Amino acid sequence: MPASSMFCFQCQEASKGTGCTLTGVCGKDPETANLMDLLIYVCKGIAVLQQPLRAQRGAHAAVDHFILDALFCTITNANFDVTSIAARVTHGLELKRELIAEAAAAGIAIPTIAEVRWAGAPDTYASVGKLVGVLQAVNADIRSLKELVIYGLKGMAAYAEHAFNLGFADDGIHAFIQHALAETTRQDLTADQLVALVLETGQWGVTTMALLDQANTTRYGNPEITTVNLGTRTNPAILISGHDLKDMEELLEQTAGTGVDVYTHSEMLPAHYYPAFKKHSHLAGNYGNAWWKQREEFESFNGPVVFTTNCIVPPVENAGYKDRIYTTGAAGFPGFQHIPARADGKTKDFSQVIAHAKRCPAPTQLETGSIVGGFAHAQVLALADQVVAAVKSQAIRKFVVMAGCDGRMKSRDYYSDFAQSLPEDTVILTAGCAKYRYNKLQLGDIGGIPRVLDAGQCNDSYSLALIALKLKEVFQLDDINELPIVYNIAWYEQKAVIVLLALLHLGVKNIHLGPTLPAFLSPNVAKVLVENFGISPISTPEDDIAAWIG
Ligand code: SF4
Ligand code: SF3
Repeated sequence: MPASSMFCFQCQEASKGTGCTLTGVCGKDPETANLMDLLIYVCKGIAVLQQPLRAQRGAHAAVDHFILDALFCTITNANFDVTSIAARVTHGLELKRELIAEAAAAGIAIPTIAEVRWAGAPDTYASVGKLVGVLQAVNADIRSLKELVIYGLKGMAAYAEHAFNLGFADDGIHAFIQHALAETTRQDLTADQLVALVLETGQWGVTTMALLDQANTTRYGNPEITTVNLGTRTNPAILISGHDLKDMEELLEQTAGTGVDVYTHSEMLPAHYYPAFKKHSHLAGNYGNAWWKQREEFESFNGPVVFTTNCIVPPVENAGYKDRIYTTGAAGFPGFQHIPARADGKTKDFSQVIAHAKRCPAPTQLETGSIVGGFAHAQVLALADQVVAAVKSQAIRKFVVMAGCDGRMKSRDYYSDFAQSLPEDTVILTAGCAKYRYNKLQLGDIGGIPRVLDAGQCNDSYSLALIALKLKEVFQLDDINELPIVYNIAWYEQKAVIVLLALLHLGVKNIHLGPTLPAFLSPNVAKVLVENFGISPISTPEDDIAAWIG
């Protein structure tokens, strides 16, 4: 491959803080990166065609679902399987042909832009993919704003897909995603118009997270305070990672009574907090940490692992666990076995994984003890009197929202040090895999309220926003920013982008974002975020605590 084989700057690990150009720091190879760019390009063409068609005949279920899946599979660490990405491009081109025919039959003029017209053969995918990525937009600010929208849409699509899998959909979300994708093809949009589109993306981010919250709590009950075991039992077991609770439900049901236990990994930990899952006695505990320690943890787990979404770390060549990894949904990796989608209203079939588990020894214990979580909105609001009294008596001086992602870079030690150094009259509100930086520290409690309140997965940041809005109401404040809450958000991938945009839409200001600001923010766009929303980077735990907490 020549000097610059690809260009991607969508995550916090973008090479040199500017972008991956030879291969992804995440392990994504240039061919996969370029095909993902091509897939987004095809989605844009479909979205443009959909605009007049939607206005005329309403939604098109196959298009809605194709776009969700396509955006989702391009998020960081979800899918490294170039064959499955190429198959999605081919499927997208078929859909596009159908829409062109439909538009022609309806007397709609077919737009002449290349996103609509391109219909290359598979042997051209790699070369075309290289030409249609983010560097197509020459102006750095326009590029930055368009990508901010696209990355927000990717996170939104992931959450909408989880809700969809549980039978919850909102046509407004699909319509907005397609509208926003179509807007990014326009050459005439000004920076101000794109800023407005970024903010609207945050608005739909709130709607999407609310929908997923409704889906999760309707299906599985409201999360409640739960003690999760960190040790292991003696049965063979399956480890399930990622965010999809429908997969969790079906795996638990199919493993019941088989003698195979189920452990959660990384972002699946919050499954323990739901009443519908807690009732399964073979849901044995949580194994390991955030995503990036998986190479060691999967080796010692001994049994099969199911990835329902990101974050996959490519295994080293001689990894002993490679043949024990299964992916499903938007996740994929060459050589891993893939569990097919649900067909005709049937459940997914995990029998192959269960049979695999039975051939494996029980997990090797990595740690003992337990952690406590389940502080999503309903549970915290049930404790509202206690929390409000603690704030009024100044037993709690500040809440610190430390939601978001974890990552493997040394700079993330900041978050452990920050949590450890916080004054004892502060409470951490968390969601997402960022929590693994401090959820096993013994930070104690304040009058029975634990100092780390875990609401759940990254999408459950929505819960944290609801809690803040409730506190605003109780304390009769005009502005959410008058609350004694500090926001110290850790980001890594595109779900954190939609969480951030959602918080901005809810009026939250002065968010501290780390460990580094996104590479895709041009200096001017970063300036807009600083001036209008007070977004700022982090420095050292000592200086930040002194400045923010006092
Ligand atoms: Fe680089 Fe992140 Fe893109 Fe991977 S997802 S190629 S690490 S910027
Ligand atoms: Fe973590 Fe990948 Fe973002 Fe859902 S599992 S938060 S990084």
